[in-house]
Amino acid sequence: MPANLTPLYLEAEKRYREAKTQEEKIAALEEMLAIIPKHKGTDRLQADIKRRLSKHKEESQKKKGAQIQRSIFHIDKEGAAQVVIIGPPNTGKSSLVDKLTKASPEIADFPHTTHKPTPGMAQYENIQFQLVDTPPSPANTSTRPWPT
Ligand SMILES: Nc1nc2c(ncn2[C@@H]2O[C@H](COP(=O)(O)OP(=O)(O)O)[C@@H](O)[C@H]2O)c(=O)[nH]1
Ligand SMILES: [Mg+2]
Repeated sequence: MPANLTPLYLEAEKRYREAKTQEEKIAALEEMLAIIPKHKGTDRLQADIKRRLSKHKEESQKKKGAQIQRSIFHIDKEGAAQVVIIGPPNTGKSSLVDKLTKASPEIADFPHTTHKPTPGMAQYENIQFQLVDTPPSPANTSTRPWPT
C-alpha cells in the first residue's frame, strides 16, 4: 500500500533531518507522528518514528542529567573573558566582585561565607568581563593582605 505522505508531513520530515539539537529533533518527530496518515501502508514508518523519538528523548534526558550534575560548580562563560577570583578565605574576593559588578555576593567578617561560585559582569570601557567569586578551599586559612 502506498504511504501517501502529505506535503505537511514531508516538511516536518525535512525539519527533522535538518534539526541540530535533540529538542528540535523531538519536536519534528512528534509533529511527524501526529500528522502521518494512519493506515497499514505507514505502519512501519510509524514504528520507526516512535523508535527514533524514544532514542532522542533518552539522549536528551541523559544530557539534562549531566547538566544538573555540573550545575553548581560549572559557570558558563559570558562576555569577553571569564575571570575567576581565587584566594584564601576573608581576603576580599566577594568584596571585589561586589564592587565591580551588579552581583551581590555575601560579604562577612568570617571565613567560608561564599559557598558556591557566583558570577557577575564587570564593564571596562565597552568590554564586558565575567568575574566569578569562589568559595575558598577548606584547607586555606585567612591570610589577609591588609593589616588587622
Ligand atoms: N580593611 C579592608 N577590609 C576589607 C577589604 N576588602 C574586604 N574587606 C573586609 O574583609 C572581610 C571579608 O571580605 P569578603 O569579601 O567576604 O572576603 P572573601 O572571603 O575573600 O570573599 C569583610 O568584612 C570585608 O568588609 C579591604 O580592601 N580592606
Ligand atoms: Mg566570599
